[in-house]
Amino acid sequence: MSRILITSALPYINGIKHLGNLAGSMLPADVYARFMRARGHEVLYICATDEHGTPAELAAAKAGQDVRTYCDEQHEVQKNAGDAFGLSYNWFGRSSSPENRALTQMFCEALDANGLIEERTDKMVYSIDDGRFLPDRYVEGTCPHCKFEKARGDQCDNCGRLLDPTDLIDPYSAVSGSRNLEVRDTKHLYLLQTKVEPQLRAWIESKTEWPQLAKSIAMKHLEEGLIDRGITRDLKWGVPVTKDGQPREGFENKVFYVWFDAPIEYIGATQEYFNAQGDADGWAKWWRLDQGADDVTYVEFMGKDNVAFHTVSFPATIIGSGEPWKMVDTLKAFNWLNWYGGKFSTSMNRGVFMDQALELLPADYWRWYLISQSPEGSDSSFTWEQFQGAVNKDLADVLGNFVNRITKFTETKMGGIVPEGGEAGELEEKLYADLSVLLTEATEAFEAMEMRKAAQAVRAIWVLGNVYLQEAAPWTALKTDAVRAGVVVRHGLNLVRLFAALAQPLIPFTAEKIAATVSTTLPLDWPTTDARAELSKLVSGTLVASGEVLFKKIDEDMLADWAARFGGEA
Ligand code: B3M
Ligand code: ZN
Repeated sequence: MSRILITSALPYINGIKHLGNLAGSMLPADVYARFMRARGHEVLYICATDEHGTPAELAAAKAGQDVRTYCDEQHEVQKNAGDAFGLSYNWFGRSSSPENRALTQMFCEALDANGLIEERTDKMVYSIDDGRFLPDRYVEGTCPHCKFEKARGDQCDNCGRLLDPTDLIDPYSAVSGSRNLEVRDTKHLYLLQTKVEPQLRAWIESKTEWPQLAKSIAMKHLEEGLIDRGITRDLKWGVPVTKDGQPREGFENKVFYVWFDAPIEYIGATQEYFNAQGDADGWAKWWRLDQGADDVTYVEFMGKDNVAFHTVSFPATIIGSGEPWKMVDTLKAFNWLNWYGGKFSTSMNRGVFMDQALELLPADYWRWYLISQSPEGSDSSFTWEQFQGAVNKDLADVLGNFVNRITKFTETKMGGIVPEGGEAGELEEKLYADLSVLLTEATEAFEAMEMRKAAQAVRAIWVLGNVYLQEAAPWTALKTDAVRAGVVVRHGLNLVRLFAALAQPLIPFTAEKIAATVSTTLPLDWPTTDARAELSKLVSGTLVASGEVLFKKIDEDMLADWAARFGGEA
């Protein structure tokens, strides 16, 4: 048994997330966490809302709320949406917590003590019409590298480079659109990343086993060369800047940059979790190498736009602190899930958001689709037709139908119990052999966090079950050979149990219902690759009850209705 720390990128506080956000970090992290728990490992899955920064201030202003109240409410909204989707966080924290505040200040002071913080007078964009400095992404303009015209001040969405707002050509305020901008002097703290570059490079280069997308993005940013980065901003909402525990002189009206404190909240949220249990020191065995964290495996999940912050900025903070913090072992990154080839957009009525999705269909329908179409190798696109196919074929026809058919047959023809055993025949021997191969495939894919492959292998096992049942035809055998029929039904019911075990990480709500049909409760251990043993777990006499239909199909009218409401063609 190992200890596995899992984090997914912290969803930003300014409104509920769309299905693309879910598919690109939180959902695969949950699938992996559930898989690892079923494998018997001790998993700590941490997430939180990312609450600081200008977007939160502006969203609160738009909602007519003070920013703290706004964040309180939106945190609950996101927490409830995550729960409804079955995201099995051990803790869903808040980057505005006192724990994160203290840690963030501590990190900066440690960096300062190591000579890695410098006060510099910056030229920052000030919007005269908005009456404020415009940080980062609230200045837009043309990217100096690729000439993309809607680059944000922190990063160009076209070429992916990290930018400074003053790099932009022909900038304008994203708050008001005003071009009435001027550059003013303001003092900021800089983290001297250039000084830790050699250690950072050695660390990244040692990560040979990282999944390819994360590794290539990390290397690209290294090759571009590191720069010293401003880690404070002219804002009110955020973590105050301190020195020796006191407000830092000249920084009374400034706070840390949201991307400085957000990743620290992975640690902060862990402290929140243990504090809530009255175990004030419990967090340290997950994060401090000098307190037992050296045997933790730490895996991060995120969209590709977040990789630079997790492979350069956050590691620079940790390395620069000079303290023995646990750093990420494996970083799994995702491309975009688009909406019909374009971006999700609330304002343009394109795409489904987490709360809306659950008004249409239960969580597992979405979970299955999003994982089986996971944007791993490249960007992928949501389409209603594909969604319909995934639900009607994979879930209803292949999985749902199998479970329903064999359990119904048991109820009506076998007295509603798992029948006595009997000699396995040729078909069963073949089933064991094929199943062992697929179980190995599925397990390896989950281990490697290859979500599409994992879903495919699980689906292939469902198909295998259907093929077996079709060939072994217990309904025919029953007419001439009751013992033989019993053998087949017994195997069919054991497949039901196995399907429940395999479904746990992917479609946990349905897994529970499937298990219940054969009087079994979750959690089930992850299956071994010994198919013969896996298919002989149910004891004779176990009660079988077919229960409700597991999945209802999506018809053309539903599709047309949804396409009209959320965009896309049907
Ligand atoms: N909140 C994602 C974003 O808003 C960002 C992730 C933080 S992870 C520490 O783009
Ligand atoms: Zn660019």
